[in-house]
Amino acid sequence: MGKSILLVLLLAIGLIAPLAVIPASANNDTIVVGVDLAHGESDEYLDYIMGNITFVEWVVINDTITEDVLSGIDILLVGQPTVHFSADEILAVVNWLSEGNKAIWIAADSDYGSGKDYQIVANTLLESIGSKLRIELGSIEDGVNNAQAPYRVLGQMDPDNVPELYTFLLKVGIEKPILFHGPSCVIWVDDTGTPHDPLNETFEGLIRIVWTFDTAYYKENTEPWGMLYYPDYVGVQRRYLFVGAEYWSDTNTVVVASGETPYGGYEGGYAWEYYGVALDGPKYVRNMILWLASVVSQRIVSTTVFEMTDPEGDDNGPGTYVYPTYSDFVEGAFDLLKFEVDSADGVLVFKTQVKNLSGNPWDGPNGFSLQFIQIYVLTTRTDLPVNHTTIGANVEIEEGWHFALMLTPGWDTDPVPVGQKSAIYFANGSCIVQDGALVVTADQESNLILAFVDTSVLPDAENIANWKYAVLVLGYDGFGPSKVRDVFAGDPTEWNFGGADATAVLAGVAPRVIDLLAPTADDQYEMLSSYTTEPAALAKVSLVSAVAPPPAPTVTETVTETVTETVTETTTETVTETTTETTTETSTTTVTEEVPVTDWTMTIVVAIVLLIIGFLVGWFAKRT
Ligand SMILES: [Ca+2]
Ligand SMILES: [Ca+2]
Ligand SMILES: [Ca+2]
Repeated sequence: MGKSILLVLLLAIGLIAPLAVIPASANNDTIVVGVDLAHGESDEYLDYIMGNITFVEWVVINDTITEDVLSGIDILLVGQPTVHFSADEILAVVNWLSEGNKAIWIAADSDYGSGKDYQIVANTLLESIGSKLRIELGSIEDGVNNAQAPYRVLGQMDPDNVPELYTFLLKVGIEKPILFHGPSCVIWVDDTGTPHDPLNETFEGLIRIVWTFDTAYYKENTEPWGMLYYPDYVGVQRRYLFVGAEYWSDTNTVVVASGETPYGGYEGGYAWEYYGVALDGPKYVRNMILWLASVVSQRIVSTTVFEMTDPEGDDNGPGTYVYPTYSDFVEGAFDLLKFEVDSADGVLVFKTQVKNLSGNPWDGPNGFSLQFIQIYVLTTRTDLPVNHTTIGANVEIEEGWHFALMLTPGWDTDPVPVGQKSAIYFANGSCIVQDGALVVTADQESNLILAFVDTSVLPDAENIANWKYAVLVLGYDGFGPSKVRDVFAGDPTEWNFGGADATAVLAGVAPRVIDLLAPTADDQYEMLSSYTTEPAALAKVSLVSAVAPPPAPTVTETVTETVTETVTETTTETVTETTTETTTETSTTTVTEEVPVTDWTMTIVVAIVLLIIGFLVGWFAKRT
């Protein structure tokens, strides 16, 4: 049955109305990003962006924006519009935003040439939707940090830290600058229209994301003159804001404004190289989309590639360890409950959950204080060096590892064990300190220590389903051996674990591992007791690998509707959507998380409708 026939029938029997009240989205639905090309934007780099960022679905908008067009879209990108939005289009955007769980990114240009008009288009849209953000009506140049010309300005990712809004995602893997080609900058206005400088004035909900270097300066090309920086800041070298966001907590909405565009423009922000300057444009755009998608869906958008639970109450090492007695060491602080690895287009998320993260009593910069998580990973590569040692855990990794994550509270500047920062170690001893390829944070509410790693620095990311892990929970101690809280024989002290085997302590082989990822507590106790004292040899820890998938089958859903259909026929979409479901039952733990499952409510409604139609047809047939 064709869509239109069904729609007519539904309309005819007055059953279309109940369909509209069925909730359209849940947290796990795929996030849809709409890209506006209907207001004179260029599509440069759009193929790369849509092809490489696959944790969201993409919809290109080529026609007038209406509420129907926006229906089903979660994030709207408006990259340097050159044509004004009509009043009806603005109303459609306003109504769409008011639904909540939405994000819009409005990008502009410098005031060079016709750019001055694009600035007005962007500001009109920002003002109309109720944003405080504005594009300043001038240009930013930089005589030092540029791609061979002052107007090809380089920017720096340096987001404000708002952990509950996932801002740590913005930094993952970014170490090189980002190109802002012929840009302006972002300022904000208060309710009276007075402009303010985001460098030193903020407002509730403002999130500053990308900045210029401090060698940038403000410049005027054309009237109208700048609202804030003209004339006082013309030629003044300092940091200006390139990308800023405004968060509306009442509707969970994000508005982003940027002085240049991620796609299109003369040269989009996605660029990975320009005039010989290496850039992190692809990671910048990926991270922005990952961040926006995560905020609107209120979870870190990713796919689980490995997960394993650990028994509760086995936070006693080889079975005998006791926590230090100082009051900060609360029950469950070192009890590993779950370890999970998620993936999102080049970003890996390592989630270590303990029973009670116990706050951040000593203000660790990474959001936790007590724990030292060590994750040793053996990939499928056979040509790489393999290391069996650990950093201060006093055990050996039996099969060895290719790289390891050392997750610490994060004081100082140098990587552990010399300094205190978190780091990725490779088997040959080289390491990468945190805040580039590795970002570490904590989610106190969920008792999670989170590590984000950009796969560009890791070997064998394509075979992640077959990686093996050892996950060790230790106590962190800035004064302990290799920054690990030590374990004593006999009673615990205020600051040290107790209950270790005295002979093992004497022989120097007592493991400093409080909990270890293992199927059962006995497996753990056996491994952590496998040391010998004569001759002295460390306990051997074996790796865990992908376990059998949960009972529910892995479902891959292919949505076969085209973009146009999604946009124009949303009312009937759920009824007639054609899907291909592939059921696979393999030993891999790859689980597609963001699968829209069959909506049985809808199926039942449709069945009832068809039943009624059948009766009606039968009844009419009988009468004639
Ligand atoms: Ca101007
Ligand atoms: Ca445990
Ligand atoms: Ca365990």
